[in-house]
Order: sequence, then C-alpha cells, then structure tokens
Amino acid sequence: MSDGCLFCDIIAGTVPASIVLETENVVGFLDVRPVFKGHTLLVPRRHVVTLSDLPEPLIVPLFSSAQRVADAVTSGLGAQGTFVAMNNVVSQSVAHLHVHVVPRTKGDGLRGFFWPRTKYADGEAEQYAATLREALA
Ligand code: DGP
Repeated sequence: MSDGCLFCDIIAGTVPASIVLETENVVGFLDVRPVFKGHTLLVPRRHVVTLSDLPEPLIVPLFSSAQRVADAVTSGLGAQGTFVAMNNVVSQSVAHLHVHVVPRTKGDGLRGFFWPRTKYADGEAEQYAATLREALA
C-alpha cells in the first residue's frame, strides 16, 4: 500500500472501480477510459511501479490473471482476440504496475498502437543481439 497511489486505493476499496477479478495477489478492474468496453487492468496488490520491480513469486499470479481475463473477454464478451500490454515509466500514467487487457475484433478500427518501424544497418542486428545477450548473462 502506497499513500496517494490511485490503484492502491482501488485495491483497498476506498476509490470505487468495477472489479472484474480478485485473487490473493491480484486485482482486476475495468479501465475508466476503455479503448474498448471490457478493457481491464490487472494490478498486483503489492505496490510496485514497473515490471522490473515485480518480485518473481508475483509474476505467475499476475500474468495468469491476465491470461484468465483475456480468455474471459473472448468467451464472455465475444471479442475475437486481445491486445495485452504494459507501459513502464514512459507513457505510464499511474505509477503502480498494471497490465492492460484490451478486447480486439477484426475491423475494430484501432489505430492507436501504431509503432513506426525502423531497419537495421548491415551487421547492426547482430551487435544489438550480442549486447542484449551480454546484458542477460
Ligand atoms: P497507462 O497509461 O498505461 O499508465 O494506463 C493507466 C490507465 O489507468 C489508463 O488507461 C486509464 C486508467 N485510469 C486512470 N485513472 C483511473 C481511475 O480512477 N479508475 C480506473 N478504473 N482507471 C483509471
């Protein structure tokens, strides 16, 4: 619990939200400004800010809840698929880790997740891969 954290207040029940799922470690509630109706946020009860801060024992509880909600928006709401995403620091408007589960259907017109693409110069991809392998070692 972190003072002044909106999502901690939702978890505590002091700020109202449309609750979708509650488990020992995770709460899911509807995003107040949904991309599409049923857009759900999954948050760990424990106040952590980014994915890097999430303790390992909470990874499976959080992402299995996201998986369950993704299944529920297709089976329950009739969505064809989902977009599952998380902002970390950049574009993160609430400093409490949250996974977005957005219902998707072909032709739904979603254009907001347009990412400009770039290209690797010759040999550059292998340099990036090597740097990442080193960072992971
Ligand atoms: P992000 O921009 O990735 O940090 O997503 C934060 C989301 O939180 C955003 O889609 C809107 C949602 N949100 C902001 N304030 C509230 C609130 O008071 N209640 C609920 N249910 N959702 C909120």
